[in-house]
Amino acid sequence: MKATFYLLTLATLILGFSHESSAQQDLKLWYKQPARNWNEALPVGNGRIGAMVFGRVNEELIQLNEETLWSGGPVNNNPNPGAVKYLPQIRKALENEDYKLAEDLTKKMQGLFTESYEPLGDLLIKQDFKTAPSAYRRELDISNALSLTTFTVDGVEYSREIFVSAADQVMVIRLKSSKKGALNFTASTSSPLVYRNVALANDQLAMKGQAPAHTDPSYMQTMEIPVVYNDPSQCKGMRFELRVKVKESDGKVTTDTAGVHITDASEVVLLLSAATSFNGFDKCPDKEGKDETLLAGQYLKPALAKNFDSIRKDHIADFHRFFNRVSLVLNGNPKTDLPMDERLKNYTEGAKDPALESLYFQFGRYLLISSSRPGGIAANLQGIWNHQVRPPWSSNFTTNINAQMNYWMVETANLSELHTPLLDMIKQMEVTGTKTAKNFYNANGWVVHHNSDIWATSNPVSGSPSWANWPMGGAWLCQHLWEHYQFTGDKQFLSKEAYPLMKSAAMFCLDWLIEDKNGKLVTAPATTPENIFIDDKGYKGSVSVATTMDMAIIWDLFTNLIEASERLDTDPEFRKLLIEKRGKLFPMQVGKKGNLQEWYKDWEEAEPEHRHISHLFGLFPGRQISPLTSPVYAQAARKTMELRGDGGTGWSKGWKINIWARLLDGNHAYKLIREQLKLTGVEGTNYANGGGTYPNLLDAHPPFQIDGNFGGTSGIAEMLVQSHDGFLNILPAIPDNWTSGEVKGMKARGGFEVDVIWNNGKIIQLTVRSKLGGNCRIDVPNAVKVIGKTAVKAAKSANQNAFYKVIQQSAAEPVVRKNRLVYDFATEAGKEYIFKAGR
Ligand code: FUC
Repeated sequence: MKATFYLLTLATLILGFSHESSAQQDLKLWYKQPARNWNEALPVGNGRIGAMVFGRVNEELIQLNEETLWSGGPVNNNPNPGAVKYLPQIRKALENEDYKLAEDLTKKMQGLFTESYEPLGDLLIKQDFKTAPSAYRRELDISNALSLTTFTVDGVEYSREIFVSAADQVMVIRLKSSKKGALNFTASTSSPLVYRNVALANDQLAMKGQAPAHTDPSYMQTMEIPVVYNDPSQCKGMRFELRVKVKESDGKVTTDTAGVHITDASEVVLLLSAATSFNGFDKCPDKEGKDETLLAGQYLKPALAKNFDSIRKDHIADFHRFFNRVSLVLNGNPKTDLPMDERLKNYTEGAKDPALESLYFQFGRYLLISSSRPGGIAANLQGIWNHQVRPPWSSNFTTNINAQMNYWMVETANLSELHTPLLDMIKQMEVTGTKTAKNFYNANGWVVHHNSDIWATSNPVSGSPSWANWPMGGAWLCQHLWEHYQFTGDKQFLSKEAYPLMKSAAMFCLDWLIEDKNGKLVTAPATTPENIFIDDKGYKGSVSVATTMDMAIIWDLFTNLIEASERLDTDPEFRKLLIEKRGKLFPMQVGKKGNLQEWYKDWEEAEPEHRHISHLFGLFPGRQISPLTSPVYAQAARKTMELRGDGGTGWSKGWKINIWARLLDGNHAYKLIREQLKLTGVEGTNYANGGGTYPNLLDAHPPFQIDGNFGGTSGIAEMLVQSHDGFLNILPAIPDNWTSGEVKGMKARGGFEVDVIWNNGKIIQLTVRSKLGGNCRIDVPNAVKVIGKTAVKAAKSANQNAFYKVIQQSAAEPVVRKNRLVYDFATEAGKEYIFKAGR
């Protein structure tokens, strides 16, 4: 009797985690009216092709992108041949504390801007309804990656379902009417780039076009004409082709250059395929480009051979492969009948909506699955969704925070394979970055500054050194190589791919570091993105020595390499060198306000609430600082956060959620989630009082920038489970507002997967699945005991978990906190361990 009860309880608990749980399924953004602007349109994508669906009735607008469509061509790796001669002069000026001279000279070590991510064009579906629609609804179902618009006109029901299939590499649009012959429309294509339409057959239209040879960033104008198509000195711009093909129609179909015309139909399926001539970062996309016409045709073939239902089924199955790994329920995810814009408005005014918070978490995962697929290009500042020829900051890869933030959650939120586009980009950057290191600094290794693009630009761009001359982008990106290994345990990847790239980035750092008069290793010139100091004489500048972020990134890279060389049992000499150099790095300092200093001197900052919190790199995404292993610095970091305040741009707030979670302050992290989710419609750029969320749930810098979404998802992940300090910190930062919850499928370093059910901050049930085996330490808020017939025994002391041991090289024995308990247990690869509250 007792045993049966026990089994039943267990079964219920396990079933309670099921992905089919109804609360988890309510993952729709829906609206009662069409999008009035881009920030109300809904994003769909398959990693490569992206679309914003407006849901308009008479003129449905679907704005299109293809991830490889960028302006420009391969980079000029030596845009400023004289640059290197200024380095000794800058260092001399810095030795003399002449920061103005150092700043002026640093400007002479700059080069070209990156190119821009370009829009592909628009698809317009025009049907002239004479009467106004009723029963209008448009939605995005993020649990199935489907967009649906439905309405009724003159008693006829219309529906338009849209999705972009990764399985079949096409966009699919199914239009239906409840009455025979009621579908009468024209689907036409246009582009803000140079293009022409060609009718390929009576049921197929092609739009052929070309991207600019160069596009200036929106904030700069280096040429009189900012968008250049034909510059004889450059490789011509990338070609592209979009196809619209009628797959099924029960009406009449004709096609001319004005579009595909459908009459007298009741069900039509359109396929869209797109391709560009992009052939790699080092090939001219024109002369050495791929045959985009051939590709656009080929991409159509698999879907043409299948029926609509199986294309749709395969699309959903492919999407679920990633999406269904994680579920999150907060306070039971109470249902609401409100459309998303009204929910956001209520939330902004203070309403509680835990289901919105869990949906926001999942929306970040949805966006990454839709914008970053293996073999493709990394998600840029706007993922893959951009409608402007000169988008904000070129919609490029900004590597002084934004590009990395896009991928903070890729491992924790169980999407590890989607990390590959970023990891592949690092390999390309190593190629260009090696030349930049030589040409600009006569240094070994490779370097990337704060901006990059599909061409793997690595040089410093032109402008204020506070952003342009920061050479730590490559070293920071290397953290992603190490993290990918930490979560997957993939030693092959570590030895063949990650280690050589990390080592070469460290070679640059070793050359870049110089000794100060006290024998400490410093960087010079050094900036801290993108803040300005006020020195003792009142001078406002950005160029100095050994900024905290520089030193923290180098510490991180050296530490990761030291541990990597141990794991691989390789390179002992180099490891020794790194250990020695790491010991001499200029240390972090606590300033007079009790804060963590941003500069090597305790200077005032020109903007005390600056959006960047670069000097907190060591706390997050780094691990040099932790309240559990370095409480003094953690306290200083906390003070810094208090001084910086809770404002900032979208991504800044996203970063702050993560930081407060790492400071184990769930309530403050939650406050920032509420900040992040404030409804905004603000257009244009606003640095100071920015942040917020558009009606379509995309993040507002403003303008739209996707890193805030990804940063928000990462922050919520860090509130649920952390594993930076050599053990699994379960429920480290749960706010009072999340009284109960269930999360399933979170990933932790060491190859562990974690499910937790909690109530009032205490674990009811915890499941740890071990992918790699080895011992595991859990830090939990209440006593738990293992259930089930597993060979687990709780132990008091830390034992030889391979994972645990490695982390311990750099971390002190974790502080055992009041009201927390620590357990160690041995795990076997492939086994799962279930704990319940109790002793
Ligand atoms: C950095 C930030 C800006 C913006 C841009 C893309 O320069 O300081 O706020 O996010 O990147």
